[in-house]
Amino acid sequence: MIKELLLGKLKYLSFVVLDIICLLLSNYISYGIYINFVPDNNINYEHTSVVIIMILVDLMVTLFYNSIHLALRRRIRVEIYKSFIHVLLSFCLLTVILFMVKRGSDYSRLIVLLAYVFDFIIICLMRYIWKQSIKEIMKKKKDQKTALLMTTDRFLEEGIEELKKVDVDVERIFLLQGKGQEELYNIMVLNDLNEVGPAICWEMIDRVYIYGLDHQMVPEILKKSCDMMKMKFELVDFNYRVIEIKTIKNDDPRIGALSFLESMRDIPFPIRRAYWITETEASIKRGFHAHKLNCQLLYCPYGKIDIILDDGEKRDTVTLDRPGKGLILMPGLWREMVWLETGSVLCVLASEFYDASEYIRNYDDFIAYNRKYRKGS
Ligand code: T46
Repeated sequence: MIKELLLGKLKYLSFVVLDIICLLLSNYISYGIYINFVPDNNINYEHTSVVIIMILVDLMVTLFYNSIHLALRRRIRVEIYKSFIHVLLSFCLLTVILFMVKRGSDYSRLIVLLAYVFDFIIICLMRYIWKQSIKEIMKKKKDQKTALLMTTDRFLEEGIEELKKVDVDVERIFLLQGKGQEELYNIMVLNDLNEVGPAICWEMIDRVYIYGLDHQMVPEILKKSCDMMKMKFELVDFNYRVIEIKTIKNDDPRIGALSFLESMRDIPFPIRRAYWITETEASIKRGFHAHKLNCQLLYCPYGKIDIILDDGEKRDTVTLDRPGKGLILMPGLWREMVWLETGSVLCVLASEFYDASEYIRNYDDFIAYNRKYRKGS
């Protein structure tokens, strides 16, 4: 709860305070203009109580409409649009309340209307200035601030190494994992993709590198907030990874070995399905398809199987020949399996429930599909 607040609403408290200052300022201006034209009236007391209701209404709209979400980074047109809706909602709500409590004479209503017009202009201006000031304060020596978003700590070092190869020095790391953990090795753990926007927004990150995430899923959710924040993201994702499955061997070899895997810890996806292929004869080929969504872990607890992988540009072969060898396959990868020994068993842990429509079974369709989705932005 506290973390959620820190990540989201609490960090934008300065914007809420700024909103109230703008509201008071615009009221002050409109009141000043009004009494200049109509000097002989006694609306001071009445208007003060209306201003108090206005502030309460403003806070309510901020809370429910959440007009300050990603306020630190969003584009100017989004800012203007959000501010306009905020002011409009506040005005409508206030009118209803004043009507219900039978408060406010004609002239104070006029001041209120004028105040909201000024509020809209001042709010856009002040938010822009405030944003720029925070940017200046938080700016580091470097022009670009980069972050790495990971799904599992298992590939952390690998991800950083991968980025070093292309000369990228990561300043901030976010780990995207399921509920339960708050922090891991001082790395911020985010519970779902919706938390990524506010986190990178507050940290004033300019570019996010994403490693170990399903590349179909990322653009959908992140693209929207990244676009809103004028922020770039790049997938330095892998298509497949050979992993060592944790195995405990007994001192007495006759007792055997125990291998185990934990969802979201050892593999970067939750497990929704498990299946295994048995009774297959040597030299038989299976597969010849790719997945649009499904992430999988393949292992062969008995026998020997070749997995031929094709990303549309090159082909690789991984031989699964012992229970401790695992192969993580991300979506968008064409696969063919060749049985090298009769009776070899292929076990699969999958991130999705079975859905025949997320298979691509035609190679040309696969090439076309991959071309479309390969790049995130
Ligand atoms: C993959 C490789 C490694 C189901 O009804 N439910 C299931 O969960 C699965 C996996 C399959 N099926 C049905 C669909 C077909 O009528 O079982 C039949 C055989 O499936 P398929 O021809 O796709 O089998 P493989 O060996 O070519 O591929 C399987 C997986 O389907 C696939 O996801 O990556 O193993």
